[in-house]
Amino acid sequence: MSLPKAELHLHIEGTLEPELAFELAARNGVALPYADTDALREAYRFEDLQSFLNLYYELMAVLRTEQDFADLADAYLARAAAQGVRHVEMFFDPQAHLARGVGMGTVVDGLWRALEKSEERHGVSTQLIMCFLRDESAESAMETLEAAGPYLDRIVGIGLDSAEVGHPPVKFREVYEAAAALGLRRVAHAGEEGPPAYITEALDVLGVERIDHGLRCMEDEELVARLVRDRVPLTLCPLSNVRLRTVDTLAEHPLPAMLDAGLLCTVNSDDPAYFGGYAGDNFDAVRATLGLSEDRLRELARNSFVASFLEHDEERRTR
Ligand code: ES4
Ligand code: ZN
Repeated sequence: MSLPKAELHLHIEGTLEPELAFELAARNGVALPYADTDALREAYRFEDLQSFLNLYYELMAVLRTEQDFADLADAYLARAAAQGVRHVEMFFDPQAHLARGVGMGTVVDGLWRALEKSEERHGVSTQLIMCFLRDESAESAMETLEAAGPYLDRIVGIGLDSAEVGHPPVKFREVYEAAAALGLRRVAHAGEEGPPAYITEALDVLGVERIDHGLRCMEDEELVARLVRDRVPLTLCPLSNVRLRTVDTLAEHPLPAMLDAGLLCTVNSDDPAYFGGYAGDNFDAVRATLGLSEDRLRELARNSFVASFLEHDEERRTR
């Protein structure tokens, strides 16, 4: 039986399964450089974050219309619901679409078609988090925030993703300040491939409320103490870490040590179509491989709601 849980680290573009990619390619007359879904799946062998991102951005070419985004999100929500997800805070990457001539309205209105029916259809509540690509310029991020102006009533917050190393959080200080002034919640990927100092900087300079991944905090004892004291949630993605070789094997994943240290950990899927599983699959994998107790698994599920932007997180807010 799958535990009720919230998914807090999910890139909607990373839910594009090969079958849907080919269906959308045919619908939109887009040629994919793969013979079939098997050949495409063969390409899902990654060396690191960048090798994954190359394919992730390439396949986005099939997403052209509002209906494409609606179909993508609805397919994800159905799968997530089947694995016990009751609430999702969904990342999307507008710059990757704007660069291909697909407008902000197409993306947000398209996703919204699926999100507005999600509670009724799937029993899953939803929020949208707009991410900036950290390997693009700070000016581009600011322009993207401006382009999102008409849609801000449907966007709960901002995030920061894509290639981490060499693109420290401080690069985005101004856009995070502008987003905070607009009342947007703030999160950022940090400490996935980048150093623990990027986690500290995301907290101090960007004012983020959650750290996406944050795995490498374990290299800095003082940082761990701070994250524990301030109950800063970490949105971990164990299968992603294995596929992108952030950890060598799932058995060596630091999740048990992180829980023992008192960190507020959550388990999420990141890019489930590419990394071998949705939220429930990630829970099943850590249960099977890391030998977590039933109490620990319940703690992880409960943490996902505590760490969410739903309105019942008093436990964390009263710190
Ligand atoms: C991502 Cl796993 C990961 N890391 C950073 N950026 C991303 N965008 C989509 N998946
Ligand atoms: Zn991610």
